[in-house]
Amino acid sequence: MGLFGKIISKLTRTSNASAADWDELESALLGADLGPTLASKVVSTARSVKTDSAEDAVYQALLSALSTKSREISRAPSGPTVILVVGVNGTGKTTSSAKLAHYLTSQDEKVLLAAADTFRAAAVDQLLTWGERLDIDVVHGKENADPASVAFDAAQQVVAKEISFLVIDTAGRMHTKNDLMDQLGKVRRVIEKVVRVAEVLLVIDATTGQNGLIQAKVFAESVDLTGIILTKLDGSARGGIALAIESELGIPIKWVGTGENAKDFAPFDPQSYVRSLM
Ligand SMILES: Nc1nc2c(ncn2[C@@H]2O[C@H](COP(=O)(O)OP(=O)(O)O)[C@@H](O)[C@H]2O)c(=O)[nH]1
Ligand SMILES: [Mg+2]
Repeated sequence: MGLFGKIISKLTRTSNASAADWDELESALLGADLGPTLASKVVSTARSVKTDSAEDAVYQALLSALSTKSREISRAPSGPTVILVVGVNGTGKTTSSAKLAHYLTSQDEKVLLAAADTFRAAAVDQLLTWGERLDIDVVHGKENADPASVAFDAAQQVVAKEISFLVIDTAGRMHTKNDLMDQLGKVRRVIEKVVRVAEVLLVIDATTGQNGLIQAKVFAESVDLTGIILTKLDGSARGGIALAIESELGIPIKWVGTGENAKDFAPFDPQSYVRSLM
């Protein structure tokens, strides 16, 4: 992050930025993963903002590219809130499911985790290890169990035990995109025989840059996404992908992951995000 700090500090010093300065800013925005459409939109918005400070204009232009939708967790009006965590393998689904469960328990909520990525034993073990470490129960089946049956079992448990949240980790790698989407659809239908799914959160690895935007588009076409968890913002991520996703798809980023530990997880804050990007 902070890739375009240099041009920003230059703009700060000049109350009247030149065309070349704005071009330089546009290149810097491209370098930060905003993508060409958004980079040019931000520059033209910034140029039209009526303020003496170019820095302030850029800040406002970046902020206005972010979604205005609520970033609060959509809680079920009554009964348990079920959260489905989806995404491509390696993006951080299992880690984020555990972190989210931990975040909720730290707010004094009762939470159950479900290991519905049943294709690899390692994936189930990984969530079980998190569960032990965080002292959160994890519902799981045998290796290769039907993911929908694990999810169904977990849904029945949260209803019966009056647990307020169920966080379900799902598989990311299937033979084809259609298989994956069919399976997610089935998991959802089966859960909804018991309780409504309140959130479908897509996990995006910020270090994958524009590729993350492509993944988000593919998922958004097939699944009703309610929010995004943007992971690995601590790494080499240039971070602008958050803006690209929100401005193009209008899906709010609700959480960010900033490391491998349970505490490295927080609600997405647009203002501090834009400030750190700058
Ligand atoms: N640095 C960093 N690593 C992360 C973050 N989230 C997940 N990881 C790491 O990314 C790798 C893949 O995560 P995992 O949860 O297994 O991904 P999954 O395949 O989508 O379930 C693991 O090594 C995680 O520790 C994050 O926010 N920051
Ligand atoms: Mg996983």
